Amino acid sequence: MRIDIVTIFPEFFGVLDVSLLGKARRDGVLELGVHDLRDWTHDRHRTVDDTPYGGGAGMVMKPEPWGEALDALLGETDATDAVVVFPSPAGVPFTQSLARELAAEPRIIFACGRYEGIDARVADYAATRARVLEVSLGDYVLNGGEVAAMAMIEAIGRLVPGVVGNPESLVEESHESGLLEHPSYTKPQVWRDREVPEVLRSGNHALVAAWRHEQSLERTRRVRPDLLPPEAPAEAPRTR
Ligand code: 6GU
Repeated sequence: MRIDIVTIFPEFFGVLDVSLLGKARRDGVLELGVHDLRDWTHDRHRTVDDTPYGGGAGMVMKPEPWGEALDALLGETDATDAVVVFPSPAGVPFTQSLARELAAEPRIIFACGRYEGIDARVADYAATRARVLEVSLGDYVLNGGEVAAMAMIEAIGRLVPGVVGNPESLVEESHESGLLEHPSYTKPQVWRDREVPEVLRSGNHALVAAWRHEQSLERTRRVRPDLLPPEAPAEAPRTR
């Protein structure tokens, strides 16, 4: 998979050199290109923003550098072979299932906006050259798309075959089953008066699995009831 990032802060993405994704990059499993949007400006001040039509606070990113950046990165790419992601608090929610879909793409371009966003014609134009997704991390506001893109790249990247050493470890995680993950323990058996649950030391795999499932359910009910399917009615609806 190849991922390109367009940003006015390429230095944000230095962290992609470390940890699992850094290794995947060095191993050639993941190709990552970070590009400075200002490289596609032509004025002395390398201007990327301007005042909004219609008035209001803040600045809007100008369309011209974005158009040139997308043309340069997409080149002769077939429109069906690339996805352009615009991180935005106004986008569709980023979920594990969207991460899984994106992990199967050959090419993703992250267009990181700052200020009050990017001139709306850019996403419209991008949609003539690629699939376009505006994606949000959640219901809060960040200063720009960079940190959001990084989170998405980590979530997507680790699902690309060969990035995570043991694919088994991807299966039993929060959100993969639709439930939150059960608690985990390691040695020592007693730490600061707290004992590891007995069942985990029983050696009975079926009991362990049942306990973990119950813990997942309990935790999900307590902190994320919205993840559970709607409760079955206590009684079958009466018919007349
Ligand atoms: Cl994707 N971008 C920005 N700027 N803010 C956000 C976000 C994205 N997701 C949540 N807040």
